[in-house]
Amino acid sequence: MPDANSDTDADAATDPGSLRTPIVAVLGHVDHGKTSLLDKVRGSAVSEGEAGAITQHIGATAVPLDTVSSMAGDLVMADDFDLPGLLFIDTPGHHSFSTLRARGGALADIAVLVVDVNDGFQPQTEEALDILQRTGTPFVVAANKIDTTPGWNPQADAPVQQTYESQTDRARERLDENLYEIIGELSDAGFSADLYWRVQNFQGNIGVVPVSAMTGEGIPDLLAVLMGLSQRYMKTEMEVDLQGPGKGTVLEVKDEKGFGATLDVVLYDGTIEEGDRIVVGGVESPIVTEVRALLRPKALSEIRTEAEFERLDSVQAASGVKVAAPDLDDAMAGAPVRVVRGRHLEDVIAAVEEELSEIEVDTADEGVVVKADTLGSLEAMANALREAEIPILRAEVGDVAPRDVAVASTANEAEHRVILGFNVDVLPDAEREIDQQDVKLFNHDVIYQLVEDYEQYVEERQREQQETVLDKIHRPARFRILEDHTFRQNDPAVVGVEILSGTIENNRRVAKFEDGETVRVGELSGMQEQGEDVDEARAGSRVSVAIDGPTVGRDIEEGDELWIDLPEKHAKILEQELKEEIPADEREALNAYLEKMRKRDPFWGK
Ligand SMILES: Nc1nc2c(ncn2[C@@H]2O[C@H](COP(=O)(O)OP(=O)(O)OP(=O)(O)O)[C@@H](O)[C@H]2O)c(=O)[nH]1
Ligand SMILES: [Mg+2]
Repeated sequence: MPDANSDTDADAATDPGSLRTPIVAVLGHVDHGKTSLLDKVRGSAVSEGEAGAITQHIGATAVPLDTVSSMAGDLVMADDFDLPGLLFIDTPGHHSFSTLRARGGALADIAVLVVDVNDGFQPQTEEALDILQRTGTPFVVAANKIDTTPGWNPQADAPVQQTYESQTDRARERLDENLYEIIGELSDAGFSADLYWRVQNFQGNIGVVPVSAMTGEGIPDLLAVLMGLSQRYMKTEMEVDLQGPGKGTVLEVKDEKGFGATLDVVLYDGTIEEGDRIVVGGVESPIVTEVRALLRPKALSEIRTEAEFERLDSVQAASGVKVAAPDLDDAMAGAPVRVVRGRHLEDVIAAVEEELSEIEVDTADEGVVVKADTLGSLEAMANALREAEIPILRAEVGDVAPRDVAVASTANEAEHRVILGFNVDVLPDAEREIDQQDVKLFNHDVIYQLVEDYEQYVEERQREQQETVLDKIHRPARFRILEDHTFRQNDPAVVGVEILSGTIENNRRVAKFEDGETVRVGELSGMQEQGEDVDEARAGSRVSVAIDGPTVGRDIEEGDELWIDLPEKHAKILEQELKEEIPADEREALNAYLEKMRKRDPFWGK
């Protein structure tokens, strides 16, 4: 091990050999215990006298192999491993941080999904599973808070088997119930899972490790499983040139007093040194700049000193580090960072551009415009929209600008004249354009809310459209002339009718069927229900109607069955698009009418 107090990278990531530290993302629902789990790992390391070896990185915690081994006891023998340790990235569980979770998941070699044994699966547990499935990241489930099992007899820092044996049957049963619930939920989500000691093949099966971040029970097992998984399945991926030019991902862009805009970077390959020329993905184009300082938070014991950070000359993968450099204002979270050292600048810029283009989103010829604050959130948005089958015309990082409004306004369909903004501002010019161009803007800092708002908007629009279509369309009706109800024979004929099914409306043409042929009778020119003029009448009512055209006794008779004469196009729309919207009796009238028409022409209204 290197000297922990040396000026250079003072953590586990250096050697042995040239294998880098696997990056472990810790994901899970809010309050399920992700941070506590890492605190426990850090805390135990302190009590094991390994404080100097644990480094608090930017957004990450490095645990060297020796420390893993001493915490895991018999479960991890340092000699069996040649990976240098584990680098944990904590992520927040709050629903609005889907970006950080997506980025952590994408960056990680392997992940821990933390699930509260009492709470089971929750929305962000599912979301994390989606991310892991999509990125193909292997993971284990830490079933946390086993110490809250009623009647639990805690065995501080003990391996699972040992603490399990110290419990009463009743406590063990209760825990088992909760664990099987979680295994069931994993299986519902499409993952075959079991308690980790029963898992033979970790490639096809998810291991569940019961733990307590409070008492440290099961932590040895969790570390052992993570080490074992990494060693077994990740070793070749960990063989990188640690001396080579560094490669990393921007986790966040943050303003830091005295430094201006800085990058919180997770370095997954090579080294980065003070003075290195680097290329970073920017909003408009790649940024070329020079590292002014590499910073890392001071150890907890030193935090009271004036400077919050300590400076490093050089950092080796895998590490979390803050990079201070000029011109970083336009850098994007989620973007790649590459050290140029010894390569042609153009090649490195091209590599960064290519990596950025891979993140770019599949777009369609018709669709909505998407703007997001970071690449990671753009990706997450694109995935959410793909799942909801909402097409995207253009997707970009940045605030909503007039250009976006112009693009959105060209959409053919109104439901695509829409901008979906995730965590972005709207430039004042754009605001004005939105009003003028009849473009709709949705802006939210929760992805699923944004998708939901949009879906609701589309639904409402469709309903309104159907209503206006329904307004214009002629409705079907079957009605009958009542006996002894001829009030006038012609010009117009006025008769009493009973509506058998459907809706009759004024000014509609009337037809009847004779020997299977439709015969035009005339046109409704007035209706009265109980002495009052009405425009329409529904099934079941009796009304008197004036019909222009026929003469009672010659063209129509009392007792005749009459129909509203439906235009073919209307019949087609009614049958194909509005069948669910119209009342059952109207549907009945429509079906009967179609049946009669199709006796003569089977393709009528199709
Ligand atoms: N009894 C018990 N309490 C726990 C355990 N792990 C975490 N807690 C408690 O659960 C609460 C939430 O823990 P955190 O570690 O902050 O949870 P988190 O997953 O990091 O939460 P977010 O970062 O907000 O998503 C705290 O009050 C912890 O003390 C455990 O194993 N046992
Ligand atoms: Mg936390």
